[in-house]
Amino acid sequence: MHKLAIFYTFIIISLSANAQPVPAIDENIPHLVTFGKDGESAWGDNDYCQVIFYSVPQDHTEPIFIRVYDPDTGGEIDEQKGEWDTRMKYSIYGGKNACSAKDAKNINLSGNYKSGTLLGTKSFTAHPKYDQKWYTFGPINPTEGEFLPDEYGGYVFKIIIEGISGDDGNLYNLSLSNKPTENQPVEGAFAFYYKYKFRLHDNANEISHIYPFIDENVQSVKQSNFDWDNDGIIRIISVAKNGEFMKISGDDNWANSLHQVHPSEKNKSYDIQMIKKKGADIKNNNVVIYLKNQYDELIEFYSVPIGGIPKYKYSIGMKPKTIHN
Ligand SMILES: [Ca+2]
Ligand SMILES: [Ca+2]
Ligand SMILES: [Ca+2]
Ligand SMILES: [Ca+2]
Repeated sequence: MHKLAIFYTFIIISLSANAQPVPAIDENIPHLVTFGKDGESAWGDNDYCQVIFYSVPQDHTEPIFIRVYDPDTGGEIDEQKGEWDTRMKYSIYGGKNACSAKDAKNINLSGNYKSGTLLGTKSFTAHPKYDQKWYTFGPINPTEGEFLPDEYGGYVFKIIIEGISGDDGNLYNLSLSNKPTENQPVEGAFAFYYKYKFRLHDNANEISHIYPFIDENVQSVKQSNFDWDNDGIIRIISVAKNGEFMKISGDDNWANSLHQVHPSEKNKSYDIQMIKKKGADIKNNNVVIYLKNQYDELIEFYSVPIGGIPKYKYSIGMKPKTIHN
């Protein structure tokens, strides 16, 4: 019942269009990033693959479309290294085990993470036809997703984006839509993800966000981030945390820190804010982040903060504490 109760709250707030694009509007992140498999990790991608899930409400009966902005790796937006020689493959999975298989949520891409039924796939190199344009997968029948009504309120689809050759950086955006030619939100649908790779803004005045959900079983959060290039700070805002710092990585390395969960933070979202370093002029900064709970399980980020964007309450606040290890 606990998860269902969350989703009643969630569906109410996600009626807006904000939940459909990835990166989401509330996240204020310009693009997702995936490099070709021969890319250098120092450019900001540790494993050349990204996995994003979408959930479509069980009462939605019309076909859906999954759309990709700038699916090519070339021309504008993307990050060139030598010649444009990168091939990027996008695959959509549904059916049994697409989401529920243990390996589907494994950050190390081990085992059968391509679980479920392959519903569509296409690969792209550099091509003006797809540069700064949308490519549309579908129509897809919502019931082709994996039916997980208790956990996610409906049918779940998995999108795997892999850099199968080359060394350039692919920047792109995803959106779920009711229409093949424009982004028209599917009411009540939302995206979620466990390990997130993206590009920070070049403008140091922009603040990006991610919104993990802290369920009632989470007692502590261990965050890991990669190749942040010491670009400013990452901090947590919640009902009990007024900007608790997360340890930040440098060039081509990981950093992690452990954060205790206060009882008042359970069944709410964290607002993890990424604030760039002023005056440092760090451009093209690609980064990776994920969170785990005390059981070493990944914590979900949602495209819309469940329960709304949290605000610090002075009556609850704990003394800020960061444990580095
Ligand atoms: Ca290249
Ligand atoms: Ca492009
Ligand atoms: Ca691209
Ligand atoms: Ca970086």
